[in-house]
Amino acid sequence: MSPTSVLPTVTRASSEVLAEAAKGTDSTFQLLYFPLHGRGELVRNLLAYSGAQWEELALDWPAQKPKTPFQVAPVVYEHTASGSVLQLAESNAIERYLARKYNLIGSNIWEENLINQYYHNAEGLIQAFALRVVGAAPEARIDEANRFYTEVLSKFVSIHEEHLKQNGDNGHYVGKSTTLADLKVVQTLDRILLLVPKGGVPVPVSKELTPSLWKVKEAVEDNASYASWKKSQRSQDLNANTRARFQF
Ligand SMILES: N[C@@H](CCC(=O)N[C@@H](CS)C(=O)NCC(=O)O)C(=O)O
Repeated sequence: MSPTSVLPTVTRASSEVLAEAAKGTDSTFQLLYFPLHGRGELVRNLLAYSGAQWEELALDWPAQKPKTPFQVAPVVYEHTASGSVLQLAESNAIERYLARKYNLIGSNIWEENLINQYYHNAEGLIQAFALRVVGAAPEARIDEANRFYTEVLSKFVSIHEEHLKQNGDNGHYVGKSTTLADLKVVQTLDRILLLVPKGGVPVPVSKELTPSLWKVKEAVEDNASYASWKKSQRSQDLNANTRARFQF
């Protein structure tokens, strides 16, 4: 069945509905977002990594926009087993909700703090990349990318390699399992590796140059349902669309 563009009718988030959503990992999800990585990709990755059942709603943005909570996407609709529908908005809030639901936010307040720390540090990197490289005029892009790699990215990776070593170089930022921090950093580096201008210097991120970060990437990619999502035609199309949209 092809996906619908009709947004589901949302249920009031009563305590009964929330209690069901909080305990159940058997909800299914619909994501409303554009056919790009953007602010939708980490949501997709979290759903895939968690093995959740999810689909993307077909896009009819002019009709859908006024019905979303803030008139922007992404929006996620969670369908609980008993048929209630919760509406989730704001990418960061959606990511944290899914991370908590699927036990990817640490086992105590300190671990959650560390995860948030790494999350926001990676967010700073992707914002800098968007501003300096993606946003550069086409004729200045190679120079801007080279400057970004040497001035910003090299520093980021060397600091993060050190943090990862302090956690035992076990392929995880916090504790011994994958968390939102790992997924966020992997998604950030994947975006930078996807959008490499032709003719620039090599990106200073690889198995050889950044072995501890690479272990985090491999640990995430080792998850069968995440790996199968990344191999899917939809995921390949999103890569191609993202490159084309920003003329890489
Ligand atoms: N703070 C919001 C920002 C969402 C946002 O700006 N979404 C853009 C796409 S990345 C959008 O919906 N643009 C279409 C529009 O404004 O009509 C979030 O992180 O979810």
